[in-house]
Amino acid sequence: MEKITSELAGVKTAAIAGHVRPDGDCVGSCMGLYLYLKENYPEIEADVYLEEVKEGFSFLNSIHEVKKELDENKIYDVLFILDTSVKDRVGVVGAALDTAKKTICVDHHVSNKGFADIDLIRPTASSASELLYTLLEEEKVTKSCAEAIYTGIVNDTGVFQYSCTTPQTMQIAAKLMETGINFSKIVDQAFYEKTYVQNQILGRCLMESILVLDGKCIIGSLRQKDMEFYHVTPKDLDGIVQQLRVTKGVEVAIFLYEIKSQEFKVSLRSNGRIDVNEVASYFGGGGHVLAAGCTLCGSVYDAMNNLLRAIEKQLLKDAN
Ligand SMILES: [Mn+2]
Repeated sequence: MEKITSELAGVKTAAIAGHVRPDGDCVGSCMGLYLYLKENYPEIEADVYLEEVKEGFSFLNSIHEVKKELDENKIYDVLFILDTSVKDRVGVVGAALDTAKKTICVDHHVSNKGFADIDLIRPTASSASELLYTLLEEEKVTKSCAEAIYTGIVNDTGVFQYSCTTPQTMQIAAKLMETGINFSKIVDQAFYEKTYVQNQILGRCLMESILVLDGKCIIGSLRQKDMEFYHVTPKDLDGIVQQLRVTKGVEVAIFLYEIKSQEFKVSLRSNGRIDVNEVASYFGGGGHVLAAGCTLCGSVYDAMNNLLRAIEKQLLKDAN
């Protein structure tokens, strides 16, 4: 399949969905494809499904049309799953995976082994949004579609800074710019802007972070009671691990927060020496070489110790 168009023949109904706790790339790619279909294929009845979308993306066109619950009686001709590496992470439309006549997965996670009828997995793409763009017909990408795709790319590349950014990423960004998008506003709203409490919780986490493994690893953690104190939810914690990562001398940053008593969601970021996908995969998670995540049970100290052991093993292997 070269372009998505070739899969649209005869399609009357289409569903678009991403992963649980949608991030900017997930929202951007889903909305990008939704707007593309809506604006170019009015004969197709398209639905976009996403869990709660963070406030920063409210500027995206048609975002209020996002559905949160699957209409289980509806059998879709095609279901697009974007930015999602495993079946288990398919959010609200999980059930439609079995009922849709055709499923197409568009993803860039190296850990994705494929779970759809058609799997378009390209780990060299910076983002699912970038990969999606290559599957669209350029002249059909309108300004509002471009805004969504740009939002996705900006988020997964850390505003064109992470190593996943390639010349192709920049070429696509340039083409998106040509549609007249307000790229400054997108970068601010979709990436840098924080609410007051988001800044407060970031500050708290940095203040209490600890340096271990000879200063090569930094750990930040939040307990449920901290989150309750600041009235924050998991979506307010985006960006904390990136801030930890830029600490001078650090090879790997760990950020964990308690999702329920004695259960922690872990985000890992590497500056190059450590393959955090390997670490996360060992604990049943996954992601990319430089950015990955997993979930761990036990006390916060158990979680830290287990992670540090896996990281230290790599550091030692690396030193020999
Ligand atoms: Mn992504």
